Amino acid sequence: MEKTFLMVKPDGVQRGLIGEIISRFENKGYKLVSGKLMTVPRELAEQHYAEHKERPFFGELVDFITSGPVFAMIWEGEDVITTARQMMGKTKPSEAAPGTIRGDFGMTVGKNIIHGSDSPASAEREISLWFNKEEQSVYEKTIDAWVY
Ligand code: RTP
Ligand code: MG
Repeated sequence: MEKTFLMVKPDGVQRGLIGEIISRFENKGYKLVSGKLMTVPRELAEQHYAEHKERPFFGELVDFITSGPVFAMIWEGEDVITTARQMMGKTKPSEAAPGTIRGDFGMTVGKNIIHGSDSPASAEREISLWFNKEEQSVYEKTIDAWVY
């Protein structure tokens, strides 16, 4: 089954949206594999957003992600990488559809509430960057027989 890395960014944590965001993925039918509240070391933030190293907003992005605790998670389920991105909505909240997380709660591109892996390769890279194997739970959810 597919896994993805999702993170409630510092603005989402400060605004009390961790529970709301977890509920959306639980209600959809996905399985939570890992979750932790943590303040992000600068080096980890730089590695996480390495693809944006040359972009003019890179410094601001790293400052923001390290500015307060984030809630890092791994979620599992069929097509979870693509579907989670749809549930998050477009990067710019002004383009994100109502009903998506960024559409419902975000106001600016810099403070857009949530991160999600954008491809299978990113998901694999980000999961191993943020979590070790011991932090990843392997378990059955009996409701899965009614989800799939
Ligand atoms: P994320 O990686 O955080 O899940 O967001 P994303 O895939 O939707 O967007 P991405 O292109 O990967 O950009 C990463 C984050 O950088 C910030 N950004 N700021 N000032 C700007 O023009 C600008 N563009 C992007 C956003 O916070 C975006 O989520
Ligand atoms: Mg991205």
